[in-house]
Amino acid sequence: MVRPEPPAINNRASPMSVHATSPFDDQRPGTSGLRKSVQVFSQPRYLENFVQSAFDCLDGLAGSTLVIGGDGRYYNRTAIQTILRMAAANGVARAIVGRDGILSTPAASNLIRQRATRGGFILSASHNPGGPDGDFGIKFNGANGGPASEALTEAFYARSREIDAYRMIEAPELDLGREGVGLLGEMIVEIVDPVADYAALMEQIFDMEAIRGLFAGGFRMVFDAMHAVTGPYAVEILERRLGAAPGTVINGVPLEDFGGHHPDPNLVHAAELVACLSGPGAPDFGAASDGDGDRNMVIGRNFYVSPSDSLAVLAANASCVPHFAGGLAGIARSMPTSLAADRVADSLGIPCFETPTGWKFFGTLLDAGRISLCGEESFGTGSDHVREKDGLWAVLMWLNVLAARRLSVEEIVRAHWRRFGRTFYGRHDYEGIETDAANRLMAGLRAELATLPGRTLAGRVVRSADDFAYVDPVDGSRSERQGVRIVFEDGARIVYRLSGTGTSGATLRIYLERHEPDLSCHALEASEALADLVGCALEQARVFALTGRAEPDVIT
Ligand code: VG1
Ligand code: CO
Repeated sequence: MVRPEPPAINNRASPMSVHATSPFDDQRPGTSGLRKSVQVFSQPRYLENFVQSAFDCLDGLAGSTLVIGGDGRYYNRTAIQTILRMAAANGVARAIVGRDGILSTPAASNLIRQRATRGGFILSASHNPGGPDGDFGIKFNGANGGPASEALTEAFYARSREIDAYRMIEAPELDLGREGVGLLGEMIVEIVDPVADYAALMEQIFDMEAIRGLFAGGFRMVFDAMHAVTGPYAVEILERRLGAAPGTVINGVPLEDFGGHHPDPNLVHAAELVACLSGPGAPDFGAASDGDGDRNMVIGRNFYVSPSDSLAVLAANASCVPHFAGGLAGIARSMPTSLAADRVADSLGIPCFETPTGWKFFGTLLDAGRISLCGEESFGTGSDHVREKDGLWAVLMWLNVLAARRLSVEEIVRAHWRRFGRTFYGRHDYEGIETDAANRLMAGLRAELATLPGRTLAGRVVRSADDFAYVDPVDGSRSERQGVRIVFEDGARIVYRLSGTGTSGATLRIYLERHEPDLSCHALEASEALADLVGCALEQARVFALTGRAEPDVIT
C-alpha cells in the first residue's frame, strides 16, 4: 500500500542520453526468459542491450505503465535501477516496483493484471542458484500477466542481434526500500508493498475460514521458503492471516544467495523439509517453494506427492475451493507431465490440453477461458487467477482441500489412486553434459523415430514415436521440436528433451511414466515400478555411450 510519505525521488531535470552499443550474440530467451550467470549479466551493456531490444519490440510502450520486481537474488537491485532509468528514457509513464525490489513471479503477474499495465519485467533465474557466482535472469510478461509468447521473445532476440544504441537517463540511485510515489525524470515511480495485493487475491479465491479452522484444530505444517522470495508472502498469509503457528515458515528471510542452496523445491534440494516430515511426530503437511515463488512441492507426513499427481488431485477436488465452485472449464498440462490429469478431465467431461514445456504456452488457453487449472511435472501448478504458476497458491489449494475433506495428504492421494489408478512417474536429469554430446543424443533419437512404431522395446510394443509439435488451439501459432516421445501400446511413455533454463553445458531430461490400475501394485516405489522403462530409455538414447554418465544427477 502507498504510504503518504514525501516523494522518495525527484530527478525531473535529468537529461536523457542515447548510448552507443554493439550486439551480444547469446541473448535468445529459453523456456522462461534470458538466464545467464551473474558474470555474463554484469558485463557492461549486457542487461541494457536486452532491455532495449525488448523495448524496441513492444508496441504502446510510450505512456504505458510497467511492473518491475524480482526474487531478491544478487544483482536484483542493480538491474532494477538500470531498467528504471531505461524505462524513463524510453517514455514509460509509470513504473510499479515491489519494495526492496521484491516481487514473486505470481505476485508480479497479479499486479500487471490488477493495475491494467502494459506488462512487466521479472528478474529471476528461478530455481537456479544465486549469488555473485550464481545465475541471474530476466523475462518480460505482457498485459495479460503471462510470459511473452515465443514469437515475441524471438523478436527480442532478433533485435538484440542488430541493436546499436540504448536509451537511459542519468539519475542517482532510487531508494527502493520506502513505499511511496515519486518521479524519475518524467516517469512516475510507485514503490508498493509486494505482498498486499497478492494476499488479497488469495483471500478471494480460497475458503480462508475453513483453513483457519484447520489450523485452530491443531493441524501443523512446515513451509520451507528456501531463503527465497516467498518468505514474506508465506509469513503474512499462513502465519498472520490463517493462524498457522509462528515458526511454520522456515528459511523465511530472502537472501541474495539463498543461503548458498539451490532454491529448487524437490526431494534433493529441500532435504531439510523432507527430514522434518519424516518420523512419527512429524507435522501433517509440508511445502516448499522456489527462488521466484512460482513452484511448489507438497508432502504429507512420510508421504511425497509427485507434481503430476498433485495437479490431478487438485483438479479432482477443485469443487472444495470457492473460486472453482462453478466447475472447471478445462485442464492443461505440459507434454512431459503425466497423464494423471487427463483421467480426471475425462471423468469430469472437460478437455485436457497438452502443451509444450513452459508456462508461456498456457496463456492463450487461460485468456480464452478454455482452461481453469494447469500444471507441469516440474513442481508447477496454477490456475486462471494469474498467468504464472503459483507456489503459495498451490499450497493454499491443498490446505483448502485438506480442510474440506478432513483426511490426511496420504489418504487423499491413495483414494485418488484407487479411483483413477496410479501413474508411476519419474524424471531423470543429467546436468552439465557437453552440449555437442547432448545434441548428438537428441539427433540420434530423432533419426530413429520413423522406424520405432510396431517395434518391441524391453517387452513393450511402440505405438507411436515423434518429436512433439504444438499448434496453439487459440491463436494457431506453431512450435516445433518440443521433445522426443515414445509411447507404448500400454500407454507407458518415455520423453526426452534438453532443458531451456540452464546456463552452462546442457541438461538432458528423461521423463518416464506408466499407469497401473492394479491396486495391489500401488505400494511399489516409483523407482521399482519404472525400472524396466528406465533401462529401455537409457539404451534407446545411448546415454552412457554418448555422455559417459552412468547415473542421473537428480531424480524427481
Ligand atoms: C524447467 C521446467 C519447466 C519450467 C521451467 C521454468 O524448464 O522443466 O517445466 O516451466 O523450468 O520454471 P527446462 O527447460 O529447464 O526443462 V522456473 O520455476 O525455473 O521459472
Ligand atoms: Co520459478
